[in-house]
Amino acid sequence: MTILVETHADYRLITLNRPERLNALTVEMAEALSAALDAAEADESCRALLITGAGRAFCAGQDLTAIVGIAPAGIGHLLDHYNPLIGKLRALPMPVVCAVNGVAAGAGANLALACDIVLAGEGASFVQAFARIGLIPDCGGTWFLPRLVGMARARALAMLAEPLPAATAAEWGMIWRAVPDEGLMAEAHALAARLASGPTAALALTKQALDESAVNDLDSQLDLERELQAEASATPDHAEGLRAFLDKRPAAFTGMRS
Ligand code: T3D
Repeated sequence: MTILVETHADYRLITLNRPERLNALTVEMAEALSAALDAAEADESCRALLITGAGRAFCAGQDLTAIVGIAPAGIGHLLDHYNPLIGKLRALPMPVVCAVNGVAAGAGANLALACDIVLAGEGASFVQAFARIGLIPDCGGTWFLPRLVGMARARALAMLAEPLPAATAAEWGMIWRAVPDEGLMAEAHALAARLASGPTAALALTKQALDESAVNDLDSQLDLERELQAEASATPDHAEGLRAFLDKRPAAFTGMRS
């Protein structure tokens, strides 16, 4: 199986599972991932997702053995499978944590950057490997990179295709944190569990607001915040959060939309 899905109390762990190819992406794997995202969304008890890779790498990007000799039009066709996956990940109405357990290259790096909170082991690195094979960063790379690290660093990362160590990625604000390799999965599980006990609807609306801020001017964003806040304030979790504050106890969020 190209991916493994493990169900935990309130969240799911998805493991990219082609370790012999450093979890390089294939269309089959993208379709499996996409189906796993749909299944997570359809399951009301699933309130967060954790994504990682099997073996020593997170994901080496497109499986290059699968594209040798295919016509340029064929390469565009691959993105017909990958682009919807990136869009789905961004729009998923729950937090997505990525545990980058080793190298994340090409589309693999950008798959990680599409997640909401990225943790990486200190031995991991991020490589926009595309220029090495005469391609441009895809799977959202040209959108994520300048927003996360600024244009100067984005240009150098994309054009030089040099590996960026996890610690530098964290220092630059490209990811949330770099942690010791041996503690990565424990910390990632704890984070996923914590997010899964949060106000899921409000977190989903937060994702939406942050992504739309990339194209909105301030007035439009203020309008959007008013609209989304109205939705958040109508959720049972908002009422529970207020009650818990007044009662001086931790909130017991259910994640219910209404
Ligand atoms: O085409 C399109 O438009 C579709 C979308 C494309 C988006 C992309 O992702 S393009 C970028 C594709 N990815 C790459 O260019 C990265 C290629 N891999 C590497 O540069 C290196 O493998 C790594 C830096 C990721 C890791 O290096 P290292 O030294 O730790 O491992 P390795 O020895 O190079 O790789 C181990 C094995 O995995 C090896 O196989 P072998 O010799 O043991 O049988 C290697 O060939 C295989 N492997 C690594 N990456 C890929 C791969 N096999 C297929 N596709 C890969 N991407």
